[in-house]
Amino acid sequence: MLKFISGLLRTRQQFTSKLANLFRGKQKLDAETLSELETILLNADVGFATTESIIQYLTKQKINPEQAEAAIQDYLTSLLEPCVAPLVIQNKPFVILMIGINGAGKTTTIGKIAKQLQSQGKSVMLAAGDTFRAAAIEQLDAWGQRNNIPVISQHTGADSASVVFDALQSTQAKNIDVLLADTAGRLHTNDNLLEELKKVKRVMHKLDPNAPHETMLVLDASIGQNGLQQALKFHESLGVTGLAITKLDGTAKGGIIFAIAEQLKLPIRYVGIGEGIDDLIPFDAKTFVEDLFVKD
Ligand SMILES: Nc1nc2c(ncn2[C@@H]2O[C@H](COP(=O)(O)OP(=O)(O)OP(=O)(O)O)[C@@H](O)[C@H]2O)c(=O)[nH]1
Ligand SMILES: [Mg+2]
Repeated sequence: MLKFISGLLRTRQQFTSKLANLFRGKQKLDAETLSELETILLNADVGFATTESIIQYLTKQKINPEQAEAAIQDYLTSLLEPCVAPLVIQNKPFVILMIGINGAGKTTTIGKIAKQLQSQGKSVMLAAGDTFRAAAIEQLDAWGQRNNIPVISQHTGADSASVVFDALQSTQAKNIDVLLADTAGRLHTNDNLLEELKKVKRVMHKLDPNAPHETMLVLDASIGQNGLQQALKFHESLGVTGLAITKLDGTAKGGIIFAIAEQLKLPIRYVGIGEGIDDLIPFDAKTFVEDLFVKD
């Protein structure tokens, strides 16, 4: 199993290392210790509801300070476990639609997933469905050329649904295994843009009633609690089937993943821990939490 260790350094420094220090030498979990625990959890962006549930668990089970760190580790693992469901490529072509707000990491994550699939022997095609920015099309085109992955694109300002339709047609005609469709950064407040994404899904249905097989929402781990509301909007409008949580390396508030798990209850497919092509790890709860508690 791949490790998250280096990518979680900042969250470890601000979160799990502080937990270890908090319990060291204490006789019992008194009110002051619990209050400090609450602060650490909230500062790590674990969120209010999840923080309260952890504290309740510790007090109900009459956990002593010596056992507290391990008990929290177990509890956090159990929170993430329902979200473990690696992406399985079943249909051919298997269509993945990437959605998420500006800068979340959609295009980068597409590149990383494409590379992983390619190394597993799968043929891949990309659709440059972000037609808003000229740079976005060029970014994907250039990346595809470097990595020998075909990219279907049109001019800036073209209809995103039309690009994706062409790409799916081409994927089917060429008997390619996986199509990854990029889209523009979308804000949930911009109804036009959400409507456009719905249209992308509708046109896909014309060619394959089951496409997209995965609607993957890309979430930047530094979004904070407000970002969860945005994610829920995406889910309501578009029926998200999986998550990629990016930039866990860039934040000390990686505790957000527990809030994401509790509130969205969606499969976490991948975790992004860097800008490099290999910095994307298929999600596993036990390894993730173990690595979060590694002593540096
Ligand atoms: N540190 C770090 N940076 C990341 C990660 N994933 C993406 N990035 C960076 O985040 C920035 C935005 O990534 P993009 O992939 O362009 O984001 P996008 O969602 O396609 O953005 P728009 O096309 O503007 O909607 C880039 O500088 C990426 O290198 C990650 O896991 N860790
Ligand atoms: Mg992009």
